[in-house]
Amino acid sequence: MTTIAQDIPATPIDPFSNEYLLSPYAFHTELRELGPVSYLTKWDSYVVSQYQYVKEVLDQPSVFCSGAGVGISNFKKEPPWRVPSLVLETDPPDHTRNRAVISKTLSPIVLRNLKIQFEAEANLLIDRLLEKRTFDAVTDLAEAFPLKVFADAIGIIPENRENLILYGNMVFNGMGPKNELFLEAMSHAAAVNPWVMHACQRENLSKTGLGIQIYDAVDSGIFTEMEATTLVRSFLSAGIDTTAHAISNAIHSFISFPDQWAKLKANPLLAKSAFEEILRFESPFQTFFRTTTSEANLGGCVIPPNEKVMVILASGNRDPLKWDHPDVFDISRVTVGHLGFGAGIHGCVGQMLARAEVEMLLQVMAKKVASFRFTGEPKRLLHNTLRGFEKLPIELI
Ligand code: OVM
Repeated sequence: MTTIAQDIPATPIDPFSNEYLLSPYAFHTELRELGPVSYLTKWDSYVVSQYQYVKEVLDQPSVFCSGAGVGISNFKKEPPWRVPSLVLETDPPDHTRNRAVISKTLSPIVLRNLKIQFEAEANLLIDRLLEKRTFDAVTDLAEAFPLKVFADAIGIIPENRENLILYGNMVFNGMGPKNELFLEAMSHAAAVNPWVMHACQRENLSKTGLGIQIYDAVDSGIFTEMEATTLVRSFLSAGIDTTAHAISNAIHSFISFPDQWAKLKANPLLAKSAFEEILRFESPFQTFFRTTTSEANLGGCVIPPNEKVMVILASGNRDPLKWDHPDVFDISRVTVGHLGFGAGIHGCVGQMLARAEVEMLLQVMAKKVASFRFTGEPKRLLHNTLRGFEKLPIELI
């Protein structure tokens, strides 16, 4: 079948303006209504926002590659700010081999044991917070939980773990253009980058965590020591801020939709499906980019080779062609096929770990917390890639 080439509409929408970042969903609707592909005049990038075409992009990694970076910058035109990730910013066949090494550390039995630890830590944390009663849910809950349980699972040194938040901020703000948010995040680089690389080295990882297992691939001749360090870095880049913002978004959504909190309290086992709905409804990782390796056709729109394509997962997650009442937060909805973890060969490799963390945390909260309320205005985070909060002052009741 030949598809007739369609004109690609240009749009002045700026997905890195403060207005957009604070309130993206109306812009997503506008972008979806422009068709399968539109062109961001301000940034010289194409953009895909409908569910079907987001999926089509992610399912064709040889046409829409990751090796030229998954931020707005094209690594073929400007050098990246850090050594590229051996999974995120890599294409097959290297990607396949490297991802398998990470995957191997996350076996079902390992996850089952971790889940037991996550539940115990969730109980300790929620007991402490119930005593404290009023606190900032961003730092004291959403960040504190993965900084403890995820970093413990990887086997990271306990000192100065807050650096992981600053590092994640660099990684994800670093996917945007070189705006204020990018520069502010990068201003911590000199202090944070050496700490991260130090924490990822073989001799500084705990003997029982997941991180050190990556070094088995050095011993069996698959990687150099440096490559293993870079792969361990992927755990730390991807695994903290993403989960932290998901937890913040969960708290905010449950306070904003008390009927859904009541539903969860009535059946704490809904924690599992609640997490999926949070990822659909307020995707922490809103967006990333691909780069065309050849001419690419999406629904008749032809994108030239070597162009950046912005892929808005969060928009696919609210596309009315895919979801009934997409703007309604409903923790018992069927969320199969949501794009909160991406899709295709680069779909989140740590998703089962993230699920284990947040499921346990929400379950414990549903059992122990009667209700909660805001004690001040929640403050949205301005961020090039992630959606979450800067401050969420709350009281547990
Ligand atoms: C990595 C990496 C960094 C950020 C995100 C991510 C969502 C991976 O360094 O591999 O996945």
